[in-house]
Amino acid sequence: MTSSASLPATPAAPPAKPDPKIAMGWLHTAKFLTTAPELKHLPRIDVPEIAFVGRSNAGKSTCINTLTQQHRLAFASKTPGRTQSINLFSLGKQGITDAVLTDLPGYGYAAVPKEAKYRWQQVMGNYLQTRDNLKAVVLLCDPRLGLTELDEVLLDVIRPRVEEGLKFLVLLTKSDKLNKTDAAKALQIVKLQAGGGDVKLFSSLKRQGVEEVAQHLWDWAHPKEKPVKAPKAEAAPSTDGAPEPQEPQEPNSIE
Ligand SMILES: Nc1nc2c(ncn2[C@@H]2O[C@H](COP(=O)(O)OP(=O)(O)O)[C@@H](O)[C@H]2O)c(=O)[nH]1
Ligand SMILES: [Mg+2]
Repeated sequence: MTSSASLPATPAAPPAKPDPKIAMGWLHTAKFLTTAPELKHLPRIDVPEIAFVGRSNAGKSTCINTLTQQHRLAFASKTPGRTQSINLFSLGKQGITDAVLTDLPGYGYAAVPKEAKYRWQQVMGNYLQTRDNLKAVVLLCDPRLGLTELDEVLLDVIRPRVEEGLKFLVLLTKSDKLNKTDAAKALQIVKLQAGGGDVKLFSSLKRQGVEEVAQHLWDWAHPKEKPVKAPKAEAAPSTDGAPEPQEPQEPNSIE
């Protein structure tokens, strides 16, 4: 017996699945660009910038090295509290920089003197509030500690910009140190703390979440243009008063 139900209309093609190889290949182009003790010493850059922030020892440098597949790009130290400068890394194929990664000084290391802590707050606050081309912030956090008071301060600092469109992702690093149950618990707690923001488990050691995060970085740096609706063809378009046609955007380069 044949069914009388009519066949559904041809389903819309599913969106093309992103290819993590593209994002990983792009991240592998990372090169050290510059280092600066304060925002005012950083070059002005007009490509998207993605900042990595977090407590000392959270695994920031290791994460950057893993994502860029380079062992010593960002110096991963066994001695916490060492990296006190803002380090920039440029990304882009064929030598054309189309994004920048920033490794910001870690915070929360107890042995750092008070003045250094104060200085950090100034540098960090200034950077996060005023860096014009800042497109996204990745906050790294050890899931065994959860979001600490200083992480919450940072969240407060960037909240106004997140409301204006700054992308934001929390990575629970070193997830290999937790069993599945504890990792799931930590994820749930930090999701609540982060007010519904995007939170993911990440492990450089076990390569958990690497390709997924790489894809996020790629997407942030290469936002898809919204398709522009073609105006209804009535008469031949007049150029009087019409907006200037947009030149296709060349990727920006840094001199
Ligand atoms: N087990 C484990 N250890 C990690 C991982 N990522 C970083 N670490 C270790 O954590 C310590 C601090 O890492 P580092 O990247 O220097 O942290 P940063 O101070 O935030 O830059 C180092 O001893 C790393 O080897 C990870 O995914 N798994
Ligand atoms: Mg570091």
